Amino acid sequence: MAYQTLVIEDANGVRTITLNRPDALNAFNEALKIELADALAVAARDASARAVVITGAGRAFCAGQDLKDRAREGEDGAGASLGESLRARYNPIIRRVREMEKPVIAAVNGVAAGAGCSLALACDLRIASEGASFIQAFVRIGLIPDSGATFFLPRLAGLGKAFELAVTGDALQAGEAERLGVVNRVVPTAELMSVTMELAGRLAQAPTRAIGLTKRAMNRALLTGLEDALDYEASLQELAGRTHDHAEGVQAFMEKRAPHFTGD
Ligand code: T3D
Repeated sequence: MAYQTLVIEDANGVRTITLNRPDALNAFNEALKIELADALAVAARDASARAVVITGAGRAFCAGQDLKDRAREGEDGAGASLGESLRARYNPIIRRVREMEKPVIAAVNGVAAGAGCSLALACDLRIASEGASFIQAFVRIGLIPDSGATFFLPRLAGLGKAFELAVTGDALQAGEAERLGVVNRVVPTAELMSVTMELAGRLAQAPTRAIGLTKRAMNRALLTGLEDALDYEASLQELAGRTHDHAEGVQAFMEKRAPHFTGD
């Protein structure tokens, strides 16, 4: 598949996948979702890719679902089924990250919001630049955390902090994320890719099979409920996506104003 929204690079056994819609902060439009799922499947199959890095072009890692697409669909009167969107597009991406028996590192170069945050949380390791932040942006538009966020965030940050981040939508800055154990390391922005590539290169030269089996064992030890969680998120997001508050949240984002939520 020829990619329009990704840049793929290979060096020393490391496959780097760069989300490449910088003008939209690498938000997930339809093409990006399809292409990322494909690129992950290809990386999983390709024996020459022994470690995978996911990062974003420009100043953001990924701003989650493209809300301009959602607003357009709303105007057309064909509001999307968010449950279907998660089952068909987002959940397969998260599943592929977890099932790939090689290390996947998120090089978080800026803001990671909504499903962009979920993607980073699903990776095996997170290296963040000093200016990076993690935002459970869902609540800002009347939605619930999805794409595995209800599963990974409590496991990484603890239930209390995860709930706070999910219901406030406040940004978790890189330094605090490191203190909580949500990211493995924070580095100066200029050093993000060199530090990430050094680690990824080291892992790519390590015994890939043993690392893959370690990932499989840890998935089994701690992540066995992932499939249920992804499916349950999709069911609940279908409900949240039909609320007036969600429509208002998307409208407010488009109009660059604060939303007025009514609870309906
Ligand atoms: O729908 C389904 O299928 C269900 C699945 C949902 C999964 C989700 O991800 S839901 C959550 C969706 N994402 C968000 O709600 C985040 C929206 N973005 C923001 O809140 C802010 O942009 C950020 C906090 C991420 C960054 O803020 P800031 O001030 O640094 O940048 P900005 O000025 O808001 O954005 C810069 C541009 O990127 C701007 O475009 P413009 O005005 O210059 O033409 C902005 O509209 C665009 N942009 C940012 N995020 C998105 C986006 N465009 C489309 N979709 C976005 N998500």
